[in-house]
Parts: sequence; C-alpha cells; structure tokens
Amino acid sequence: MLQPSPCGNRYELTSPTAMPKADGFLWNQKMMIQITCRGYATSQFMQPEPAKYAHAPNLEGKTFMQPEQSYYAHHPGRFVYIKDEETGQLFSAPYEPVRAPVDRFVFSVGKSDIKWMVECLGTKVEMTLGLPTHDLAELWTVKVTNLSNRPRKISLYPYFPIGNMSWMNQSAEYDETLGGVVASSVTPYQKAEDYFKNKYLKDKTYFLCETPPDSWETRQQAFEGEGGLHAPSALAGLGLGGSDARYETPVAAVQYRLELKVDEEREYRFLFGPAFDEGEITAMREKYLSKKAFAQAALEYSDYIQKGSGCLKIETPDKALDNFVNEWLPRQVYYHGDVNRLTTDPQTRNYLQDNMGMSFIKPEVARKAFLIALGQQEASGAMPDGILLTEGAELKYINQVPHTDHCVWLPVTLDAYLAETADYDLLQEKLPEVHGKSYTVFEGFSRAMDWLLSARDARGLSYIAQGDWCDPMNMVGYKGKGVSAWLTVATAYALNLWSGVCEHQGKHELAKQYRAGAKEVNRAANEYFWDGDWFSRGITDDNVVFGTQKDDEGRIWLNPQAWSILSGAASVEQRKKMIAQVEEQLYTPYGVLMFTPPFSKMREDVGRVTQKYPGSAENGSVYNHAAVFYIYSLYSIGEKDRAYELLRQMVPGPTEEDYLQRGQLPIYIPNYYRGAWHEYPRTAGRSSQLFNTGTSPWVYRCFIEGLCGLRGDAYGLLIQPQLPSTWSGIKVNRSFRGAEFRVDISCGDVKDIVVKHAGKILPGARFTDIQAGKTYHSSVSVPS
Ligand code: CEZ
Repeated sequence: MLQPSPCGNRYELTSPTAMPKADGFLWNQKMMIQITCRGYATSQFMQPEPAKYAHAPNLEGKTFMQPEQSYYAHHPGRFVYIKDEETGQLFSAPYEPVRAPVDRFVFSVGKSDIKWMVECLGTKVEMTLGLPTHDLAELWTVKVTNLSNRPRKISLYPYFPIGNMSWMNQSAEYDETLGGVVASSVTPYQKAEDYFKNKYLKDKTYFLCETPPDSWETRQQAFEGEGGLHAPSALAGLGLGGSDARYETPVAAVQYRLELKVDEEREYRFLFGPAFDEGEITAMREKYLSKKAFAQAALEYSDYIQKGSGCLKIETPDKALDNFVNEWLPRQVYYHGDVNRLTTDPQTRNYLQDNMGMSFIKPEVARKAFLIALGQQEASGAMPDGILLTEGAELKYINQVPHTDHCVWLPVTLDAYLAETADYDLLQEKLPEVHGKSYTVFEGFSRAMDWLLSARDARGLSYIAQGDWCDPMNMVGYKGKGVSAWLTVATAYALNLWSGVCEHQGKHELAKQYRAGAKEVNRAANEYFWDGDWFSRGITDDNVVFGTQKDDEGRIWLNPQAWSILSGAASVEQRKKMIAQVEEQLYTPYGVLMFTPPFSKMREDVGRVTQKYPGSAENGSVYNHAAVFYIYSLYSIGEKDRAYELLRQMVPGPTEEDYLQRGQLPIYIPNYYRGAWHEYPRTAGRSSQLFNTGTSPWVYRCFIEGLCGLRGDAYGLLIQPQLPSTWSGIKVNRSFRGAEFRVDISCGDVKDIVVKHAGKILPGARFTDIQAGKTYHSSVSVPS
C-alpha cells in the first residue's frame, strides 16, 4: 500500500481510500500548495498577506492553516474527468470527484513534485504538479494513454474549481487570446482605506491551456448541472456549454476530444494561478507554458529544494528512519525557515525556532533573523508577540493576545546557532536605533534576560498573562496574577544558557549575575511547583495550583518536566520520579502526550485550551512540539533509549497498521497526533496533517546533537553519540562549518567514547582547527 522509492526520495501510496487525507506539499517563497492523494487542494500565495486563488464554494473565514482539515465534494481541488465516448462511462483522476473504483492507483510524493498515475476503463492518466521557483503558478502536466488493444474515443476534461471568489464582484470568461479561463474578482472590503490597500491585489485566477481545448465552461453551475459532481450534466453532451460566469461561481473546465490508437498517448500542460491583470497572465504564458519551459522550471525548482538538504546523512539499522532523516526532515525544516509559514507576522517564538532550523541549513538566514527579531525588541526589553516581516505588516490574530514567553526563545535558539557556527561576532552587531537608543545584539539579549527576571511575582514565579508557549492557555493569568511553571523553569534555562555565552565573552560579572538569577528562579520553582512526583503547570489568578495529583483533568503536563530537566531545577532524584510518572501516565503507542487526562469541559481558570476537543491539538494530544522538548531534555541527561523510543514514534510507520491509524505519509511531522488514547482509542494516533510546526527543527537537532552526538562548540566539533542500546553501530555524514565529517560509530568494549582520526585518538573526543573544504574520516567507539 505504501512504499518508498529505492533511494527514499519519493513515497508511493497505491490506494486512494486507505489513507484518504494522505498528502504532499510544495512551496516557494511566494506560495504553498498542500494536496491530497484524492486531489483536494489547499493553496495560498502572499501579496504580501496570504490569499487564495482557488476558494471554497462558500465564504471562508480567514485564519491560520487548520489541522485535520475536512474535505467535501466541492472543496477546492485539481481534477480531470475522463469519459469513454463510446459507452458514456466516466471516471476521474486522481480519484475525486467521481470516486469510481480504479484498476491501479499511485500517488507519488516527491520532494520537488507530486505525481499520480491512475488506470481505469482501459486508459491511463498521469498527472504531475510542479511549481516555479520564483513565480506564482501551478505547473500541471496531464498525460493520457490508451491501454486497451483497440482504438478509443475519449474525452478528457480538466476540472479546476475556482470557487466563491468574492461577494462583491466575481466573473469568468474563456479568453481566446490568452488561451484559457480567466476569472476576475474584487477582494471584498468595507473601509475606504482598504480600497487603496487592495488596489493592486492579484484578484484574477487563470487556467491556461498550452493546447487549445475543443470546448470549455466557466460557470460552475452550468458544468455541474443536475448531475452533481459525480456525473456533471455538462459531460453528457458532445461539448461543454461555453458559457461565461456573471456574478456566478467560476470554474475552469475544458474538454479535449481524443481518438487514440492502441498505446497512443497525449500530453497536455496547464498553468493555474493568481494574477493582477492580462499582462501578467500573458507573461506567465510566455515564460512557462511549453514542454521546454516546464522541464527547465522543474530543474530549477529541484535545485532550490536541494539547497535545503541539510547537514546530516545517517545509515542506521532502520532504513525507514534513514529516509526520513536524510530526505524529508531537512525539507520540512527548510520550508519553515525559508517562508516563515507564509505569514507576514510570525509569532516570535515560531520565528526564532523556525530559524533555529536554518542554523543547520542556511546559517546566514538564521543570523539575519536574530537581527530582525531583536530590531523589534520593545523599550522594556520584552519581545513583541510577533515579528513583522514586510512593510505595512501588522500584528494580527494570536499576536494581539499578550504572551510572556517570547524572550526565552532568544538564548534557546542562539544556543543552536552558536554551536553550529561559533559566530560570536553576531553579538557585536549593532541593532537599529529604536526608542532613541541603540544597542548591540549582546545587549539586546541581556535586556531580554533582564525583562524575564523582572516579569515575575513576589514569589519569584513568571507571570503568564494570556498565554505562554501554550497559546490557548489564555485564562490562567489574564487578571494579572497567574504564573506559569513552564515559563518559570524555561526562564531559568534561558538565563543559564545566556550566562554561558557571557562567560565565553569574558563578561564574568554578568555571567555570575545571570547564573545566580537562574538559581533563584529554579529555587522558587521548586518551592511552589514541585508536587511530590512532578512539577505542576502553574498557579492561577486565584492562587490555585494546577497540574497536580489533585486534578482529575490536566493532572500532569509534559513541558514543566522537560524544561525543569533542561534548567537544572529537577535534581537527579526528582528526575527519576518525573520520568516514571511521564511513562506511566503520558505514554501512548503514538508518542508522549502533552498532558493527561484531557479536559472534557471549560475550566475558566485555565482557558480555551480546555475547550478544544479532548485529545486534539493542545488539549492532551501527542503535541509533537512538546514531545520533542522532552526528547531533547532526555538527550541532555544521557537517557538515550527513552529519547530514541519517543523520537521514532514521531515518524509515521513503518508498520502498515501504524500508517493506517495515523493516516499520513512519512514525509513530515505533523503538529499533533490525536491523544485521548484511553478515552477515544478509535481516533488516537490520527495525524493533524498540519506540517506547520516548531517540531521539525528540534527533531533535526535531536538527531544531530543527540542521537549522533555531533554538536559544535566554540572550539570545534564534539563527538558524543547516544545510540539506542539495540543498535551496534551507525554511519554518519555530517557537514559542519564548511568541512565534511564521515563518522563510523560502533559500540565496543570501551569505557569512554574513543574517536580515532588519522591514526590518532582525539583528546576530549573533539575535532579542533576544522578546515573548510576538508573531509575528515573518523571511527568512533562508544561503550556498549
Ligand atoms: O499554534 C501553535 C503556535 O503557533 O501552538 C503552539 C505555540 O507554541 C505556537 O507558537 C502551542 O500552543 O490558537 C490556537 O488555538 C492554535 O491552536 C495554536 O495554538 C497553534 C496552532 O497549531 C497553529 O498552527
């Protein structure tokens, strides 16, 4: 049902029904498309705010990309109908909207294109989707082949619904000169000032055909008629009706009437995308709509994706895992760092973590992100809720809700950046003058740390306001008193990390001061949050501690445990107790839960997280971002087997049963898998299919620094692998500071890690004086 290609850079699913929401995604810096095996698509482009060029049939609410998106017959998608002109039989590819049983089906997701192959009624349809690297368009190739051993008469009808574009103005026509359907609209607005903002929006959607079709239809109702999408009325006739859409829902549907000899094939190319005017559409046609241009665009796009191939290749006893880590994980990390989730105001924590991933892929991008983020630091030293990336961008939605954790992410993500690059010069960069003052990056960090220390109550605990990392935890502290246990220990962790950097910079006084701050914060955390076997989650405005043994719902939360390990708040004794409780209460076959039990109803002193469906999203799912913090913390204390077990569970598969339950291909990590394993076993493990998540850079980091143990420092590259004890060895290729490391790791009869390079044992298991351009071969023995 599901196999990787031999080198792992494609996955092929051979059923359209086993995992109906299985999907792939492609992006460039201006647009993104997620498309399912059955042909349903969600796409958007930036102008600069995210916008759609294919819409739902009704008015859509605008919000962030949703988990577990539900698809319905009229959902936007890309389809072709095939009609046998002799018998009148019909099917559609990839599978929707007809849902006819097909003889063969392959949904093949690659890193830089997505393909389908469908056989039915003695014909084969092959569809390929690609994207240009810098422009807005989908590049579609549709090929049809006669597989029956007789000549055939068939009609091929690409059907690209455009949906309800606007309640103010929408229409569509077939334009002979442009050679395709052009739908026009006016983005709805009400305020006069918005007229000027919207004036240059790309309000047209075009569907261009390289080969002129025999007939066409642009009015959705005329196409569908009384037959419904399973058997559209327009397909009953010889040709399509050729009508225009006048304030009627537009569609792009065209017909090719074909007579195919035995084995004969025909290939068609189409462009689908948004544009401002006819001029832009003409330019796109000229630039892209030919076989040669498609081939060229595919090459360029694959080069572009290739630039995100990361710094790690592993060869372990687990081939499926190797595929994921070598081919797919860096791609997901790259996507986040390259396009910032296609928003103009990413949440500060997301922006910093997405760029943390870039430290491993394009460190210069991560560097710039620190400068951009700190350039927006507030006068108080606080970080804003979101980082504005384009001229005229505004803080929207969740960024209008005050969260108190943003400063924490500065040293946390800097730690990864410095380990990877040793670029301490960054700290001396001058930030743009704001509020009449100008600071260096170093000072910006210190100011953020001072702010964290100041944003605490008399007990020394960190205020939560309307949320911390858990952004729907909005009512613990909205009256101004509630505190977060996670943020308290996260503050201590941040201070410790920053103190280390101060130390390295020779600022011993400051280092001492922040180290002392961290100690004090950890002490306070222990005094108020330790609940006997684990750390609680916080204290509400009304002084109620929650996330404790006394709670029937939300009894134990993962984040305070993970970060108390990182911050040093948890002693060895406490760690033992916590880890045992995490295992007992939070483990599921699909990973470790963010907390348990899920809330079944609103808890007004915790907030809207408790109103989410039990086991979904932040309400007690396997929320992978939280899970990977825990994994990272386990690696930090040498818990290699526990860490690996959970890390492996993040990736769907490799058993068929697991794939079916999760419903997702192993090509990305979703933001969550459903929890509520005890309460709702039927849905437990189901993927959210949402590939926007801060999880991916952390997972990459866990593989690089944790499992492979190849982490840099100010002096070079340290080698401290933490292989699971069932493995006898692995091979690793690691790019690091311009050099290549070929590391052969095996378990042996050694007491400590022994690294041999050029016949010598490296002192301290560390490479120093690394020279860019050089390849270093080494063999590493780790204690069995
Ligand atoms: O958004 C993420 C945030 O982007 O939730 C994480 C948080 O750390 C990330 O910064 C944990 O709360 O508003 C909501 O209820 C949403 O559910 C968001 O909490 C959530 C979505 O997954 C967005 O993709």
